[in-house]
Amino acid sequence: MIATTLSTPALAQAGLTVTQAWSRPAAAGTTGAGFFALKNSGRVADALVAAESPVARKVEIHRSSMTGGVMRMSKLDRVPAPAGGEVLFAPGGYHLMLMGLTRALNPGDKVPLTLTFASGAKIKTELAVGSGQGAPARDHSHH
Ligand SMILES: [Cu+2]
Repeated sequence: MIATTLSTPALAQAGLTVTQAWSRPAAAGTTGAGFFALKNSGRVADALVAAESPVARKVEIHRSSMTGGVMRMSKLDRVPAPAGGEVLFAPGGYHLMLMGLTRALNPGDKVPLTLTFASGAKIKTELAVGSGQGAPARDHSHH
């Protein structure tokens, strides 16, 4: 594991990829979730600092953790994406919260999502809304 901690936010790098992006069904007006795998195959560390979606009033970056047997969520300002590393956004860990959904998320929907990084890089992706039971098609999602 390489732990480079360069903090030069000069150029947007090309080594960031998002795969297996998915969400769960949710009703309009409630809060949706966003999960994905974030890979940084570049040589420079970066960090996810913001996210937005046209279907949500705002998107927050959260982390769930178990503290004394209680699951807690905390809001984060950034999630490090180390050079050569992969960060998993999944139930029970890092996740996005889509606050104030402007419409319902139904199974089969594709929800546009834009991720913004400390370097200035932006990634546009889509969350595939699954049936509500974990990641859809996780073992064969290489489109
Ligand atoms: Cu949360």
